[in-house]
Amino acid sequence: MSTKAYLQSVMDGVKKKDPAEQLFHQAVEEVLITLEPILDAQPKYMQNAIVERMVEPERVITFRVPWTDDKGQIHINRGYRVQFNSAIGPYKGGLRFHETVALSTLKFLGFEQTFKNSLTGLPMGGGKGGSDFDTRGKSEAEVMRYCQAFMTELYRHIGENTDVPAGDLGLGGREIGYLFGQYKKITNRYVGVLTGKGLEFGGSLIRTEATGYGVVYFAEEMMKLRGDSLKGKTCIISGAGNVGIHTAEKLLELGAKVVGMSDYSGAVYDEEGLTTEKIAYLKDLIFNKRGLLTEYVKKYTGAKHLPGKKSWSIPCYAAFPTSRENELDGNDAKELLKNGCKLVCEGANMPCSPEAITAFQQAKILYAPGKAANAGGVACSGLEMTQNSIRLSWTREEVDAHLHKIMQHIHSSCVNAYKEFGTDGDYLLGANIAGFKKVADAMLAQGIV
Ligand code: 2IT
Repeated sequence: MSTKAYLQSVMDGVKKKDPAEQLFHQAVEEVLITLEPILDAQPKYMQNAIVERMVEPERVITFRVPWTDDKGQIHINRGYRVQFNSAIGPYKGGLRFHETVALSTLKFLGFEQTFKNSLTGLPMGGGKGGSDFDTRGKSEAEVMRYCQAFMTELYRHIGENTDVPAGDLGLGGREIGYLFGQYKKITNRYVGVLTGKGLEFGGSLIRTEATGYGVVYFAEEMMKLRGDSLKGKTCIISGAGNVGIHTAEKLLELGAKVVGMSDYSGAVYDEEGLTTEKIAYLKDLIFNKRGLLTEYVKKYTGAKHLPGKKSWSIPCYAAFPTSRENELDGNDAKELLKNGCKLVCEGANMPCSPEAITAFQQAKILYAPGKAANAGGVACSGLEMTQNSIRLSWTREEVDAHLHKIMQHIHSSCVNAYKEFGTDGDYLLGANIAGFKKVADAMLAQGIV
């Protein structure tokens, strides 16, 4: 069987086993289409069924989460933890709280996480979890009770050397605090079993900023390799959450001009560009007041609000999707390209659809997949685990220096892999192959387990 036919048969097998899991299929396909050259070069991977093993999670846990709202009404939600791959370290990856969360979502994220964590160079396996629960519209007490109910089952499956969850969409520092409190209460152990903790109880400086900062460090490396920089370049961002805002902040620091952001109210086009003052305002609006971008245009009247729109119609040199999966489709890609976009760097997980990626590749613009470009978040989680283990807290400067180095290392791993196995500038192939190799070699060394 040719390698191509073999990869197709693995893909067919995945679809046949779980026909409804489309997001998972998409994530697997995005990796498999790039693996042919390394499988040809190293027959041992096919002979040992490494790819078949990698697409099957080691363990999937689903559980009932019963809780009571403020009126005394009982609700039942579903909790999950997908322990995808532990070849190179304990399972590591976030928890997503969102009404759309289903097993397919978490399998796609856990699969991606395995490659991403491998790329960081830190000893972390891949996992993901969460629940079909939305904190929006819930009271503070309801959110706390939900987190406690969720942890009352999850605690038996995790541990500082087994599986270390963190936050993801809909689950931030507030929820991590409640989850940590409940874990400690049940187990009577004070350990680094979660990351993204508050600074008072074992959290790391820079963890909040890390994903966004890392995305920009990665984009800057892509520019640097081509004798250029982000300085003076016009940029747009989708999303205005933790990743989006810190992407904007770091872009500004490097001298780029950020003219667009978005949230679920629509997009904001601020032609004059964000300033440090505007970012401080946005942080307060979004993190403290949980407000929307509609407020921004009331304060900064030079900016336009584009209701219900995403950022992709705003002309730019570089685009940073930081919101969620498939937020940038084939048509959006065409619009970006038409307006002269030259670089797309993913801050979210799988935000570009397969059609969008193909369009970027055909136009030969720079495209960085999330598993490489947004790995700064989980990398900083790894640094939080290190600090917890040695019972020390590093300074901002120390953590930021580590983060910057890790992003440079990920970038050069991608470049080395595309030079050896692909074509110049193919960061998707580079990230997939570099991430794959470390996990595959560890699996080979550990035998059929
Ligand atoms: O998608 C991601 O990399 C995360 N949500 C962060 C995971 C982590 O363990 O910090």
